Amino acid sequence: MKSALARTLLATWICCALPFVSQASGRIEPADTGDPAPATAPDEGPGDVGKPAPADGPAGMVIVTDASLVAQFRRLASTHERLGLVTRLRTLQSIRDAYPAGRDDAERIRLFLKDARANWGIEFAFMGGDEPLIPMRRAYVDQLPPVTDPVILLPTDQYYACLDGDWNADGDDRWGELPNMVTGDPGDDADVVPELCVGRAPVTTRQQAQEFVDKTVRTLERSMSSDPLDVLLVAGAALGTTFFAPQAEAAKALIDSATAASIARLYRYAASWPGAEPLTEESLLAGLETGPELSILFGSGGPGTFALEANPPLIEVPAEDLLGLENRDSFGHAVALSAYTTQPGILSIGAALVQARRGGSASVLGPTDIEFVGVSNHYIELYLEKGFVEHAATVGEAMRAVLHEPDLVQPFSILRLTALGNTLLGDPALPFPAGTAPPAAAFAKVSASGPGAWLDAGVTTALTARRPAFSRPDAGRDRARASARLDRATGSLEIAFERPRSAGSLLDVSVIDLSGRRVRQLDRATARAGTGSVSWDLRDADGRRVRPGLYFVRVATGGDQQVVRAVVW
Ligand SMILES: [Ca+2]
Ligand SMILES: [Ca+2]
Ligand SMILES: [Ca+2]
Repeated sequence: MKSALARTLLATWICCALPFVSQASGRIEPADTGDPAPATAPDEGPGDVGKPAPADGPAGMVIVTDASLVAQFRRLASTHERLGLVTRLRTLQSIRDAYPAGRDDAERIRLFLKDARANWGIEFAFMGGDEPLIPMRRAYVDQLPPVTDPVILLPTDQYYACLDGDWNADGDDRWGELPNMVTGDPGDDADVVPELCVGRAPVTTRQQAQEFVDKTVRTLERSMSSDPLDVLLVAGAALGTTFFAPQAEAAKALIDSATAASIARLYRYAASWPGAEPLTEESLLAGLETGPELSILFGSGGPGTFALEANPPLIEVPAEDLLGLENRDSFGHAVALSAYTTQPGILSIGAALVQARRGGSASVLGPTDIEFVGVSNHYIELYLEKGFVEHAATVGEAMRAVLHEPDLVQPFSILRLTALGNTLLGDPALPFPAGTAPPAAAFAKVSASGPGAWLDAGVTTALTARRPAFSRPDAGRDRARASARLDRATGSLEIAFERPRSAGSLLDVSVIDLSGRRVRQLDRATARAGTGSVSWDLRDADGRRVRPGLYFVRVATGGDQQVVRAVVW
């Protein structure tokens, strides 16, 4: 039996030999940010019992947790609620009661999520607990290249994100199988294109849950910074060369083109890369200790380790060493290519960063098992594009958008390892750390994708009226519509909107900043069908001109919303 690290190394090698050709990604519309109700009208909602029903009213997120952690996660739900995202909490215990026909607990949770999507309209699902409290599905991945074990039981939370189809259609004991021409196994009908944005808290005790919720709440409440985005890029070595540095350099180029960023680079064999500093355990910990808003770790790894040097003699950083980070003021997001970053049920690298009491990261995206470097690097490229170029508002939406890229959802096992294995540890509704778009880049990017953009002296406003990216069960009903234009005479943004026929629901037109905080409420009334308009003078609730940056003007009526993006400088 090969060691886990050896498996990673071998996979690394085969991807060198067979480089994955990345394709230019098509532009897609970002997804809705959820179905927030006005922040001033807290959701009463149903209790922790029964199945979701339309009469409960809409919700944007559900938290599924264990009865032992309810008090901690209820606090997180209240914070989201206060910031405008209606969030409901269910325990696995009540889901078991409501869905006795499920074949196991994971299927019961998925049945609940399907109902919550259909009847409440949720966009986000958050698993409030690691295994063994909240199970993760194992996908049966076979037909792998001979360098790996022939079959991998891949831990995947995408089972909870992809709600179509039957993940065990042939009724055996293997979930998410592809058809196998050799054995004649018909396979299952596993949907791998997500409807939901799913994250997971890597916690099992009340103490861990309390610390996790504290960190997440601080991150959600953090106000937007106008400073350059602090980024840490890490590139380990393999096969006796820098190996991962070109991928880190590509990430640097993308971030630099999209925002004002202060980027620290730690590379093995740094001398070959001007401006990069040598990567050692000490420099890695010191780099993380500065509290980067975004850390990207390229390198090999094993369960609970990150390898700085993956060829003998191995140099590995154990997850335990990350628990002691003390970058108290950091609420960053980390992305890792390294294998086993988010393996459930152990202290993985990702779990350690999220669990670190006085530092680390608020959220980590990475794989649960072995990785093929070329494919996973493509995943990271796409993920960064979704956030920096296409302005996905949250980490969960950026991740969901990646999995709508056709070249990642092909029915091949090495692609599925990456598409299904990448897992978000942390709250999926945390803002994507995209910094502030510089004027030139923002104008070019947004005007290329949106229906209109205007440039005026000192104020540029660009917008895209967002529509739901994915089909929903209620797609046929009327939806709110919004559009905007800049009034050149007054320098104000004029927002015109059409309210759906669901008369009687509350109308809320608000300006939201990147951190999810409401900057200004422009209109609030009991909505009746028809058209309306409101103007925004680019000032906050205290009458001050807003800082330069990206803002969202949200027109919400009941469970429906449209968002207009405005870049102000
Ligand atoms: Ca099966
Ligand atoms: Ca089968
Ligand atoms: Ca789907």
